[in-house]
Amino acid sequence: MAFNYDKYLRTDKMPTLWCWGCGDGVILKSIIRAIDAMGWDMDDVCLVSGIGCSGRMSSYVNCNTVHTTHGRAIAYATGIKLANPKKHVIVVSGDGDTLAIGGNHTIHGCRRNIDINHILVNNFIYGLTNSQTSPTTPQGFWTVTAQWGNIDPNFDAAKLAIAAGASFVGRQSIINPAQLEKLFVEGFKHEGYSFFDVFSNCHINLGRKNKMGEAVQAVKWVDSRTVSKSKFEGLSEEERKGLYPLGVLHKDESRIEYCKAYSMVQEAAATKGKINFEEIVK
Ligand SMILES: Cc1ncc(C[n+]2csc(CCOP(=O)(O)OP(=O)(O)O)c2C)c(N)n1
Repeated sequence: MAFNYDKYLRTDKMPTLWCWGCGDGVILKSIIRAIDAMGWDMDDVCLVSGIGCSGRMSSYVNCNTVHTTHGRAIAYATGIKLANPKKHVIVVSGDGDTLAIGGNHTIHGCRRNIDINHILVNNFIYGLTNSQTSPTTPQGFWTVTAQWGNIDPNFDAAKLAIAAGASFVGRQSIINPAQLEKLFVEGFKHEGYSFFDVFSNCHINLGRKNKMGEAVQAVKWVDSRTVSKSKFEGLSEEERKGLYPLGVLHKDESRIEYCKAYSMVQEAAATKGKINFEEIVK
């Protein structure tokens, strides 16, 4: 039987505002399919987004949604999750939103290991505002804020999330929608901070301005930067340059989830008791 997308979409908001050929549509589809695979009731899901093209995601998914301020999606999501630990919280945020203005919130969300599913829509540029350099824009690329080419080194967002303490970190590309859905399902099942670095294309504000051609060429360019984790592991340091591994990159089930730790604070405060730190310090 054909998948019923309409069940999960605000069909009255269609068509989307995204450019034709944008990877955001693929990510929307994979999120919906992963929610369906989890068997989650849409009343129990809250999708929080920042500002940007990717921030539009919250307009289209028919669950509880909050379209927040630029770089602050994790702060909102943290409050929502702490107040409603049983709800499933998904954050969708761009590379500017997650790594530049919101970088601080990202690292502290990872550090706390709160059960949030953070989907980074990594299109390597500020899309909505027409091509400013983001922390993942490749060096040498033209942007409106680097008109002689970008000299800034890039973040590897997945490495950053691992170093900051996220307990599930994976990467996929919009070229593999089925694998993307699978990665989301695995991360959604994980209790703790799940960070997904999703490589996507912006053929208009990155591609066209860097003379890449049409959407298909931009997608091929995204694909050319990735390899499977197993293949990556077999490459030399030299061969790895400019390549990013796909798959589950990190999973640690030993750490306590933040809402659980916080419930111990509530319990201790209510009973004038003490927190058992042996359950928290791992
Ligand atoms: C506080 C604040 N600063 C700047 C802006 C302008 N602004 C809106 S979206 C955006 C960048 C979006 O880029 P990214 O997060 O990479 O998302 P994309 O549009 O590529 O999905 C900026 C700078 C804003 N809305 N609020």
